[in-house]
Amino acid sequence: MAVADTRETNRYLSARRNPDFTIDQDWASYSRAEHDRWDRLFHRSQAVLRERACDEFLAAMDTLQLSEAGIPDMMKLSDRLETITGWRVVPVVELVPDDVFFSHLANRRFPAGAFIRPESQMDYLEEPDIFHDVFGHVPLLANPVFADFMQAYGKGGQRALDLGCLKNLARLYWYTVEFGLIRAPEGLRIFGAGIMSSVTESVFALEDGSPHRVAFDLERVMRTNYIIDDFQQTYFVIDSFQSLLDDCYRDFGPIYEWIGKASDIAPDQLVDGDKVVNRGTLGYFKDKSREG
Ligand code: HBI
Ligand code: FE
Repeated sequence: MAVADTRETNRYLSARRNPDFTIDQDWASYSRAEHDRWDRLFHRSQAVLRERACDEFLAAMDTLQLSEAGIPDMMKLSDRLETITGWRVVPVVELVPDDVFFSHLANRRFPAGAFIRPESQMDYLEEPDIFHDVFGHVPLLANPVFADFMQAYGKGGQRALDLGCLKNLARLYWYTVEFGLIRAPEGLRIFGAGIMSSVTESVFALEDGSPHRVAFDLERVMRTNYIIDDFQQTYFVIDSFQSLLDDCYRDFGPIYEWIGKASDIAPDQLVDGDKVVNRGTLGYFKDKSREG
């Protein structure tokens, strides 16, 4: 149903795609209702994130002039972002093929969905819309270290495709870029876009007793499965963006080699060697399973 909804309301489905799968955002075509939806999504997320998002994210809101001023024009947003870290935001219709996605990231272009979610999916949708991509992902591209990490991820993705190891690398993206937490002097803070663009998961990921929170470890994350249609059962915590970049600045080939022989780790599992920040009760998931 969710996909059907999006397909009905993603009016860019008929847009002409360039060879690199980018389209014309046609910013003038957004309706007042669509701009208003962005403003409502922005307003309620800002309220929840003020004390929960990492400082680098909050600072970028001002630097990039992201606000309740309607849906951003990606061209103007890119002109601001490019002067800071060389990144641009390019409009796409929906998920693009992996090789195209990695090629964009490797060239400091972030593909962002141009459609905005329908009223019926204000809280959650599976396909990345402009709010998830531009509000959730783009601000941290203004942070020089994270910007370097994202380009390195793109180059790593192209190599992972050649090695047939995309699954492991996708997990790295999932547990950091999408659902990562970071240590801050005041406590844990959010940096993952999947959490950032969800008001309910922003609270759950930081404050609920249910999920495990475990210190980031590259190989451990690359072995860990994830779920895509609910809150995460385990969140991984990095010490800093620099430590994440340093951890990933090595040839993944040998890692893929031994991980291929190791068993996968379930999303709700803790394993020997984990530096557990806190062991969760998994209560949220047990209740849901009772709901059946
Ligand atoms: N395409 N537009 C878009 N956005 C994504 O986040 C995306 C994608 N294509 C592939 C993809 N992500 C993932 O499968 C890779 O990160 C592995
Ligand atoms: Fe995303």
